Amino acid sequence: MISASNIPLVNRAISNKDRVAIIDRGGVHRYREVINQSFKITQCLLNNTSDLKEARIAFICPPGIDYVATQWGIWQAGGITVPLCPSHPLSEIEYVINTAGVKVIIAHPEYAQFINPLIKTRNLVLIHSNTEEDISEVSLPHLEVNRKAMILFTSGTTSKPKGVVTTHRNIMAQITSLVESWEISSNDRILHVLPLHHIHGIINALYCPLWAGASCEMMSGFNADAIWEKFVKTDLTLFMAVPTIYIKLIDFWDKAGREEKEAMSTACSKMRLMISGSAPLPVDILEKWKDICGHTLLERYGMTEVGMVLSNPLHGKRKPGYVGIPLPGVNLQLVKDTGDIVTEDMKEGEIQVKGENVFQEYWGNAQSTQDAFKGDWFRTGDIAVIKNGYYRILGRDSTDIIKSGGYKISALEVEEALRSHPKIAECAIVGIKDNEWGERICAAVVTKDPCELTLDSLRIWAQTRIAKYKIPSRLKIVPHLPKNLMAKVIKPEVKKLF
Ligand code: MCA
Ligand code: AMP
Repeated sequence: MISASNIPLVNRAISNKDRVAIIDRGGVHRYREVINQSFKITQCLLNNTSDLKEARIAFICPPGIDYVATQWGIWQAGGITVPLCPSHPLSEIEYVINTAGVKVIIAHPEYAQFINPLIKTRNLVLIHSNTEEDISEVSLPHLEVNRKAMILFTSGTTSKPKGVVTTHRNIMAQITSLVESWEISSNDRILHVLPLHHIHGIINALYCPLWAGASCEMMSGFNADAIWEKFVKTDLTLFMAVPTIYIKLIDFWDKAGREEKEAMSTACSKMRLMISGSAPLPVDILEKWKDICGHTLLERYGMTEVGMVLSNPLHGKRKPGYVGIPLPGVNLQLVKDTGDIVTEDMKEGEIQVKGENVFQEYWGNAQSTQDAFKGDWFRTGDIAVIKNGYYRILGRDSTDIIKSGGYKISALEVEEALRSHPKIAECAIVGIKDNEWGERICAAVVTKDPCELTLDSLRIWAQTRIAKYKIPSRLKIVPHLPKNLMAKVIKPEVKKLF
């Protein structure tokens, strides 16, 4: 058995080697099995070199042991991990690979065929995540804590997503703050239902539990029925999700029979902690969830660039509509338009963050990195107020960023994609408030000729170009878009069209 790693998270795993780490569709995996598989990946990647020296290695794996072992294996070899989302179209994956300068992809065999066209056209090296290396004595490179570790692509105020680079120090700071605040321990067992190309699914729901020696049961894809079944049949202690997931779970519960409802509520009430984040949790949903199972959902706030920074307390009062107080180790300030720091209750300002949890840079984009900071402070673009120490998010400083189903979506990116449609002359994308999705992606479109453009045909066309959750689900054909004197589209006027 391997006795030491160069990654603190793996060293924690070694100290828990006999405990159950992951339960996936392939069965139950102890920490020792995950570690062994990670070393196979490391050995295969190092292949006579001593250090990958921050080479970007993309990987595409279903939720389960392969995902974790592959990521750990890349880290141990000194590489930067670039998690790919299996449900993204190849065009988005290609953008990620090009932008990050990826030369090697590790794929679970079930995705090898899907990724193959890219392997060929871009001349990439493909490694299978279940590589059967014989582990010999692997000599691991020495890694400083500020070694780059991961690139996650996040949409923002630019049309194309930016690669957020976090270091091992950033990741550790993000994990330890949450483990401390939410008292995650080896007694926990979490049900993991989130995508694995964003912080919520990677850091909060996967690596915090694994840091603590807990067990993580990983499901593939979202299914309300299957989640309720797990709640009922498994002794879970912890659950994390976006508001849309809670809304879908409530909907399922509402439609169930009386006995089923009782069984579901009882099972759920036994959990230790249920958390919501990534988007605002409507107060009526918080209240309904409390009626169903007695839990006051713990709402927290974070961002890809900074990890989690605000959270309602585990033990103290969880205030509905508020995202809580700064997490341990987090430096945070609210700054007015004037540049002054907000000191009074209920005066609004932008949330700015600094410290070890804050990302290092946008990959290959020095200008965006520079623009994102004011001195040492990262500017989140989220506007908030404080009342009695608790923060409340009021919104964002940009109407071009939409949150739908917990995903951040750039209106500009969707517009750019739609403009390449042969029948579209102009378009404007807006997020419209929606009970299920938080915001719904809506498209106002001017067609080239008077022609038939239906939502269905647009959605089918878009499927190979942008991720499913970015595709508009409302379409309005208009003769022209509302514009100001500078010929700029007036988004608030576009919203009124819906
Ligand atoms: C899917 N559909 C939608 C949307 N997404 N319709 C409107 N708006 C949307 N956003 C439609 C599909 O087209 C499809 O329709 C049907 O819903 C089911 O699609 P599917 O993809 O299967 O959806 P789902 O599986 O039901 O997924 C819903 C979901 C998912 C589970 C809520 O969106 C999800 O996993 N969200 C979590 C995202 C997340 O982890 N965000 C964290 C990033 P049809 O059937 O007609 O085709 S933020 C982060 O990391 C920061 C740091 C933070 O604070 O956490
Ligand atoms: P992402 O860039 O995908 O990491 O999304 C981060 C953004 O999600 C933040 O900048 C916020 O706008 C939003 N967000 C995350 N958690 C919450 C929350 N609890 N309430 C409101 N907005 C949130």
